[in-house]
Amino acid sequence: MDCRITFVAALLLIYKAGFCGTDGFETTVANKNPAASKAPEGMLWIPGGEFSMGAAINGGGSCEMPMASNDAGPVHRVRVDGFWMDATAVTNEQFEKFVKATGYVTIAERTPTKEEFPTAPEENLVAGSVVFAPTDHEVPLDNHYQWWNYVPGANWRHPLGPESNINGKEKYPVVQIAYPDAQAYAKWAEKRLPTEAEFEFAARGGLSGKTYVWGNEFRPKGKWMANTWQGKFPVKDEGQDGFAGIAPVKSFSPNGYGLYDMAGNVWEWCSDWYRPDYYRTLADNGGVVINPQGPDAPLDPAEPNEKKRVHRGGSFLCNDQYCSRYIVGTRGKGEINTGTNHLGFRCVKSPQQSGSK
Ligand SMILES: [Ca+2]
Ligand SMILES: [Cu+2]
Repeated sequence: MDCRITFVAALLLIYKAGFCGTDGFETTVANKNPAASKAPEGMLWIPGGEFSMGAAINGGGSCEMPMASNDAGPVHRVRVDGFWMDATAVTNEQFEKFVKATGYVTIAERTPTKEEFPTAPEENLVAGSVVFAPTDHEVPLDNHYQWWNYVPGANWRHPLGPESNINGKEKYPVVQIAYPDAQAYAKWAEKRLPTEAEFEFAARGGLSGKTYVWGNEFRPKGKWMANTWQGKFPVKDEGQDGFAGIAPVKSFSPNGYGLYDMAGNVWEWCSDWYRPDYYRTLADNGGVVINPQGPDAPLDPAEPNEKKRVHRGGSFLCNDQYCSRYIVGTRGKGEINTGTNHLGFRCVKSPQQSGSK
């Protein structure tokens, strides 16, 4: 073999290793039009444009997602219009303002009914929410009920249960938020929740097909770029990134659009219904998908009776042993009336949406 060819082959190998999971990605082409008006407070202009959406999975090394279905593929071409987006997840302080103004009571604070949760045991029909609890020994990672518990009295003011509180945590993302709670806040704020495509376009920060929202290296120059989990999951979060558990917003560097925590810290609600085959359907139809809104109805074959919407971004619990959902383009999902202590949200706003609160 010609040594030049060997050299090129070696280069290709290096390329492959450095850009794992970029199969099918093409260049992001952001719109050139600037924002029509001044940014609403706390929001940033995301220009929109055309990009390759999704994640190439079942790769090797850090691209491996052991618990993933292949719901994040195939990578397909999408175009979204420009919009405003909250620079951070909605904080406890912001959510409290909304509750004070409206008297809103979140789902976790209401006593659930048999109609809403037909599969729940009777003793669970008390107000509360789902809380992560580390296990006291290593467990096989095939059953998440080992580390998730329904805790009576858990809600946004008491994220880990009645004994916990949010005193001094004004700048932390609000959690224990069900989808209708997030929607109610958005409506009050004269905003809305992002579509999954808007979330991903924004998360990519103008980059094309990178593994993470900041680039292809998990820790560039050793720097932690997102709040994730270190240590044996789900036994002990070593917190080497500075935070065991949730972190205040803006604790890590923003992405290319100035958005904070678009990976890690807390999962965030998107407005799309969840179906694992949605990207396959779009890709099979071909062409560029314009402003996708998600499938018409939800279906998670793993739990077909639950209505789920998309979660994006991953959380402080994400790690390479289990889910690696801080990889941009990967997807999460959740039953719409269920909050957890690693799930929050942020809002977006279209230029044509009225009001500027
Ligand atoms: Ca952490
Ligand atoms: Cu995760």
